[in-house]
Amino acid sequence: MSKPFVAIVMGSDSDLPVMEACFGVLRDFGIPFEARITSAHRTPEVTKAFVKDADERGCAVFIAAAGMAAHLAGAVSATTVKPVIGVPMNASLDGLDALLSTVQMPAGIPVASVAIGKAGAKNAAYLAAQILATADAELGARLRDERAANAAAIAEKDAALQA
Ligand code: RP5
Repeated sequence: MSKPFVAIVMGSDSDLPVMEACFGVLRDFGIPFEARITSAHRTPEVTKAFVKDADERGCAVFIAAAGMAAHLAGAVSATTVKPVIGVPMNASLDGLDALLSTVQMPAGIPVASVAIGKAGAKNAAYLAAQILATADAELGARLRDERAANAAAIAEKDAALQA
């Protein structure tokens, strides 16, 4: 059986520099992923066909990043019952338009929205990893190890401040 993968869609290549942060976290954890530039508005048929195909090929989690009237994550969620994580991009209005467009989904078609921008892009990858870890104990252990390392790094900085 092939390893479950994460499918990432972005509304524009202008989202790519921020979404590289998401790719980096997934690579660090050795999680396979596919990334596509496809838009809910500009290429709706391509978006739908990709989501259906990825779903059938074993995609476990979808990540959708978009800015402005950010309907991409919602359009993905309308096409699959796999978990969908939305990443609002700051393309206008400080990203608040994208945040609201991503998070304000009608009941029954959920999108798990993360923060605007790079922190959200990273957290989308961590959240996808945590979802995959529900069926992958080794991945779960690596997520816990990273949290312990982060806590140790903060404790070290605090100790240096107190010295
Ligand atoms: C959205 O519109 C994209 O996700 C992007 O964040 C924003 C602007 O797109 P471009 O005009 O830069 O292609 O669909």
